[in-house]
Amino acid sequence: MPRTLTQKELAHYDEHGYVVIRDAIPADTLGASIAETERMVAVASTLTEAIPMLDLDPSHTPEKPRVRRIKSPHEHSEYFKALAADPAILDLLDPLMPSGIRIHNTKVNMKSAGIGESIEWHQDWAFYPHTNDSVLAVGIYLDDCDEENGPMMVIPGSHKGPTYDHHEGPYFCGAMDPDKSGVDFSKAVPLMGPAGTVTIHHARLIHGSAYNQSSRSRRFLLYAYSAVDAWPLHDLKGGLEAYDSRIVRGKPTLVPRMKETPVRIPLPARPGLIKGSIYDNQSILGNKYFDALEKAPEEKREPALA
Ligand SMILES: O=C(O)CCC(=O)C(=O)O
Repeated sequence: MPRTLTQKELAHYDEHGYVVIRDAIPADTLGASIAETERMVAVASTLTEAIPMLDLDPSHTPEKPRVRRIKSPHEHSEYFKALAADPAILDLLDPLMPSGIRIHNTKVNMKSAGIGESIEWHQDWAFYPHTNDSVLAVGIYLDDCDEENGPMMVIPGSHKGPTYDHHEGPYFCGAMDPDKSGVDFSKAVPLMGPAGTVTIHHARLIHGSAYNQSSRSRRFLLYAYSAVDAWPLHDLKGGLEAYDSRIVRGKPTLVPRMKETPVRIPLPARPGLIKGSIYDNQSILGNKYFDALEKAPEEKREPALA
């Protein structure tokens, strides 16, 4: 049965900016999500270049397919569109977004065995500031996730702090310089659990993840939502009709709720940027935190479909 967040979970989210839930996703939903993910990435073995649905690792070939991300799965799959509106997810969010819930973006980050790329420290809020910060992301691990296969790590409490610079030179790069930020990354907490574990993190929370150094994949479905009355400051993504078509609970409003929050505008974009690829965006960051960890040697890498 779908459930909402308990008082304890709400208090944890409020204080730390995230919560981890183990009992929200039924086993058949998990199984169907894995099957749909596998169906969608199977096309990669016919591709020599990326398509709007799939972000490919630079080492991808049709013989050794390496998908980094399924982009906007809710736009390419009726299954993932329906899941984005499933009460198993939305009932959890009700107390956090009483004005209504709108999809902001969706993705499946495929951190494949032995190659899955790191994601540098960042705040989602730096990518999409809104008129108020009732903006968050729900993650569902599609594989068991432990310290070895690149769990998402978070800096507890950072959702109450500043919005950091995510630029390299003149361009927005979607990543923080770990030294210039002054953040104590030794405080990072890995969010882990068996397949089906759900994470909810606040858009202002600092988070990132290391390379997958294991022989197991770490696939992570992410649905980012905004409150219906939180209006994006810089990109409506497709005009009012498309914007309102992404409401999954509640009614449209033309009256944004305003809250004073620290914001920065994620512009200008680097010329030639691959749209929807955080990996490409972050590639220009000069001082990478996770580069200190070594990638697995080529011969140990598995095809990224695994
Ligand atoms: O997949 C991860 O570990 C982090 C996901 C994330 O931060 C993102 O895709 O924006």
